[in-house]
Amino acid sequence: MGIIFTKLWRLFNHQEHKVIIVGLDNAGKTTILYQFSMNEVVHTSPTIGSNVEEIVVNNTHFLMWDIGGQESLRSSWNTYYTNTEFVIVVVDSTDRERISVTREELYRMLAHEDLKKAGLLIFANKQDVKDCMTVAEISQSLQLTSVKDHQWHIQACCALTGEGLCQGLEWMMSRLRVR
Ligand SMILES: Nc1nc2c(ncn2[C@@H]2O[C@H](COP(=O)(O)OP(=O)(O)OP(=O)(O)O)[C@@H](O)[C@H]2O)c(=O)[nH]1
Ligand SMILES: [Mg+2]
Repeated sequence: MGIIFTKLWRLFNHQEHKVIIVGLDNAGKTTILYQFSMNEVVHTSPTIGSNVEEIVVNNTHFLMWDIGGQESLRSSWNTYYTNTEFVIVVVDSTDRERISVTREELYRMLAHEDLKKAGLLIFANKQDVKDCMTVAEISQSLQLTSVKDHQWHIQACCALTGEGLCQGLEWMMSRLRVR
């Protein structure tokens, strides 16, 4: 009985949770992915297609897909949606001009059948840059309080230093625990 329990426990704990990282080009998605997987800042170039890494936190396995955000690539984001448990939307907090574009992409995504049950984590990235948008400004621009059918959380961060990234992961872990 004990052995079966242990095996089941391991199986359960090694279940992989699929995460997609989306957002406009230059938001910092790839930088965040490699902060998660290598704990360092890598030199990036615009992502064409996607990068994928397995991130293990306290025995919880996340398979994270970082998807290119250029305009021509956004129409294929939906090919990654199947079985996604969390959507991480990365916002460049310095990019006031395009926050409305992020909002449109966000609501298009949330309406997709395959993401009906997905949790939503928004990273307000590049908080190290002076005069960037605050979490409150971004929440308001994205009208997050009107998101009722998905669990969501917004987290300030700086991918260059890693500040705020762990808190985002902790929120995802907390959502898994209440299931
Ligand atoms: N100042 C600052 N720069 C950042 C931060 N995060 C990322 N960057 C820079 O922003 C630029 C774009 O970062 P990427 O991670 O390549 O952006 P991306 O979202 O993957 O872009 P695409 O692949 O084109 O969709 C790079 O020059 C990063 O070094 C941050 O927190 N602060
Ligand atoms: Mg990229």
